[in-house]
This record gives sequence, C-alpha cells and structure tokens, in this order.
Amino acid sequence: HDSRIEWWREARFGMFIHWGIYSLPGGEWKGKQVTGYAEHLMRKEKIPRAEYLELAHKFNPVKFNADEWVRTAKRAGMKYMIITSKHHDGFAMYNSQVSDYNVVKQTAWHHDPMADLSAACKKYGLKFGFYYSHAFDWEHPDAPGNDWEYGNPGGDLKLFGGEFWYDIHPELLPKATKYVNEKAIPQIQELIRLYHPDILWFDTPGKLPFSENLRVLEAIRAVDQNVVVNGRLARNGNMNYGDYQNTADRPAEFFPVEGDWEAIPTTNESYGYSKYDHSHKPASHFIKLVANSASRGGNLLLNIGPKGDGEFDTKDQQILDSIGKWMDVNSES
Ligand code: JFZ
Repeated sequence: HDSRIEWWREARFGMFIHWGIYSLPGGEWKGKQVTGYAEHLMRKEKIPRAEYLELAHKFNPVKFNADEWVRTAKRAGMKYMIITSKHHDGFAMYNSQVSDYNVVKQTAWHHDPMADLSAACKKYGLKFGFYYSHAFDWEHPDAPGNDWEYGNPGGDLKLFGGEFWYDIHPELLPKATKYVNEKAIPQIQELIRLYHPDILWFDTPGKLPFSENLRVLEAIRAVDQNVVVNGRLARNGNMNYGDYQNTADRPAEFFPVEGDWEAIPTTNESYGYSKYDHSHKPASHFIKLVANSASRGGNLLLNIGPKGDGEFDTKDQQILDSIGKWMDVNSES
C-alpha cells in the first residue's frame, strides 16, 4: 500500500553505510592491494570461509560511536540511514540467533552495533533500516556465489550456465531454496523482530530465480506490512516488486523523473572502506546531486565506508561536515 512509503517520499537524503569485517583489511590482502569494491574481498581473493573468519576474530572497533555516526548524518541533513546487516560475505553484523556467523559471537568486541544505531536513530529522529544480501551469500554452503570453496553457481566461474544457472540447471534449485529457508528468510524476519526497521534494502536479485525472490517478499509481508522494501529484492523483466526502484550510480542528468526512485552514489569508488581509494569527490558534487535528485522527485542515498576501527574515513567525515555547513545556511528544516 501507498502509506508505508510516505516518509520515504519526503526524506530526500539518506546515509548508506557499508561496514563489515572486510572494513578491517580495507582493500588489502596479504600485503597487496585488491582492486574493485573492498567489500568483495572474499570473492576476489577466493578466501575460504575459515580463513575469512579470522578477520572477525581481529575485528574490535573500539572507536565505534553510534551517536556520533547518527549526529553526523543528521547535521548533513540526512533523514534516514541504511546499513549493511549482512553483505555478500554472509557475516551478520548484528546479534543473530539464526547463524553463529555474526559480530557478537565471532569478534573480540562481542557487541551489537545495530542495536546502538537503531536506538540513536530513534533518539535523533532518523528513519533506520538494513541492507541485507538475500541472494548472494559466500558463507552458506548452499547459497549462490561461492564457486571457489563450494562449487556453487552464481559466481565468477560461470558454472552451470552462469547468470541464469537456475533455468539451465533446475536440479540445483533445491540447494538455493534450502539456503533461503534456513538463513535468508529467518534472518530477515529476525531483523524485523529485533530492530523494527523502517526500511529493508536488497541487492543482486539475479543470483536467485524470481520465484525465490518473491518468497522472500512474501515472508517479509507476512510479518510486517509497513516496512519499506527497495526494488532490488525481486525483478521480473522491467517490473520491480519492491516499493521503489534504485538507479545505478549514474550522472544526475540521467536520473529518472518519474516514479519513486533512489540514487546510491558512494563518496569514492568502493562502497566498503578501502585504504587505497582516494577518489573522493568534493562536497559540492554531492550538494548538487541532492538538489538534482530532489528536483526530479528522487532520493539520494549517499554511501560511506567507515573503517574497521569504527571511525569514519577522514575524507568521508570532511564531505559530510561540509554538506552539514551548507545545510545550516541553506535549508529550512
Ligand atoms: C552491489 C554490491 O555488489 C556492492 O558491493 C554494493 O553493495 C552495491 C551497493 O551493490 O553492486 C552493484 C549492484 C548493481 C549495480 C552496480 C553495483 N548496477 O546495477 O549497476
């Protein structure tokens, strides 16, 4: 129904956060730079699950301060926050009872940052929600994507026909269904129950057949009629089955002008923190993007990648502070 998306239509500007155990190596593995998205480290380096888990044992972000993160977002004029509760690496950054592969169980920190962020967003009046990688999961032995350790479809090796593996090899579908039943759906429902998010943000639907994506959507609506869901959950041809569509990171002149849409630029190139990526654009670039997207009826969800110690990257912090100063002078609310 239309009413659940009302707040989102007015929001216009939000903070997207990619933060996980991949933030600790920050685009480096065994002393060498890893190119591309830093959050794809496990896939790019074909790291076995047990070895990747060692990153969790070292993850201890003592500088993490949920209040400061949310205050920075609020000062920048952002009205909502979306953070990675589980990215493609399959590691839950919250207190999951469904899987032990989580931040509370596996890190020296033993802490649930999502509980703090959810509370801080409530305190400062921001809407709050989660990115959850429902289709691509490199940890679960039955999920699409891990072709280096499990020989599963949906990864780089184009095993079983590549992108449309499920059409060519339907006999492999029960494996993916098993993963969706025992991890993705229970964790998504758990996130709803534990944190009552305002929004859920999904990605890479093509890794699963449309029928599985729809089952995920039904499982969400069975327990929550009000949570906003983005369009990357399930797609059939040109038809999005979420509440709104995401544009890829494209120039403002190609932003859509119709419907409910959201652009998701990141401050530099990588979404997760990379110590090698210094391609940050100036604050003025993002101020123009906010104005351009708002004038075309869309939202801007600006991504940052905090470091493994829990602090924002200095360059991200400077961008956000500059946007905040501009907002102080130029905004009405
Ligand atoms: C996906 C993820 O793989 C990535 O790590 C990050 O989370 C990003 C927000 O989403 O990457 C994509 C997905 C779709 C496009 C580009 C990057 N796209 O449609 O152009």
